[in-house]
Amino acid sequence: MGCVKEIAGALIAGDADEVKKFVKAAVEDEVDPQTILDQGLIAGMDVIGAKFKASEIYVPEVLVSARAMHSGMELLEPLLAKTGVRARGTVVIGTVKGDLHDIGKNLVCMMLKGAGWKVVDIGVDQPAESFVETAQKEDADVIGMSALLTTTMVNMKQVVELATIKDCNAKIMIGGAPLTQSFADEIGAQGYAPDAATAVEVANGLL
Ligand code: B1M
Repeated sequence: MGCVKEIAGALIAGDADEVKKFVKAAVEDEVDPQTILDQGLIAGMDVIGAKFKASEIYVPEVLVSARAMHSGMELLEPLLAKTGVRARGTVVIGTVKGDLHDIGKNLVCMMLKGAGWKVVDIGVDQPAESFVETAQKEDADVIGMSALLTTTMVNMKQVVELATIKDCNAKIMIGGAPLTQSFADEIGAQGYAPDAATAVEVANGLL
């Protein structure tokens, strides 16, 4: 079990090689894959999320830790699939129609994956139909929309409306620099997050 704490430490330090080494050691010690995920990788990402939120670290450090998380997940994913461990929930996420900005959205994807979510990333410039149809196909718990332009954030409303028309049960979470809680309230989105760490908290709260 010693290795599990070391996994979290290496992930916080952003050291992908060390994360891989400790995950491998834990697997060889027959530590349960879910324990390695929860108490090693996710615990480490939780610390990164809290530090990012408190502005103690910035986007580059988060990306480095997210990469370290991926290196551990590569080893763990086949084992988790075998043991049938279920994801915390499924989120279908993308950038809205007309908008090509994806750096923040990708960061949100990484943080959600780090928190144990299955993330279906539909990419940028996505029409309302893509969000809703993919959410229904994936039986998603949450639809996440990102927008960076004041001219494209208005397209979010179409997704909320289409989800209602199509009886899509997924809760809707939005984010991106020009957005606010009051805009979320106005269009009927159930969640708004100003940053990637808060996006995890909001998504967890929507379950
Ligand atoms: Co553009 N751009 N851009 N741009 N760009 C901005 C957004 C802008 C503010 C620059 C400016 O004028 N000062 C401005 C928007 C003005 C406005 O509408 N208010 C702007 C403009 C005007 C444009 C173009 C129209 C420029 C032109 O062509 N004339 C054009 C539009 C293209 C299009 O989308 N159709 C354009 C193009 C581009 C590039 C392609 C060159 C590039 C994007 C590359 C890419 O993403 N792959 C780009 C960039 C990089 C920026 C800036 C410089 C940086 C954006 C960014 O990545 N920030 C930006 C100015 C700035 O912000 N300083 C700007 C870092 C990122 C981590 O933050 O995306 O806010 P952010 O994500 C945060 C939170 O918002 C939140 O969490 C993230 C992490 O904490 N969040 C979510 C985001 N999505 C979330 C979803 C959630 C929850 C939280 O739940 C689902």
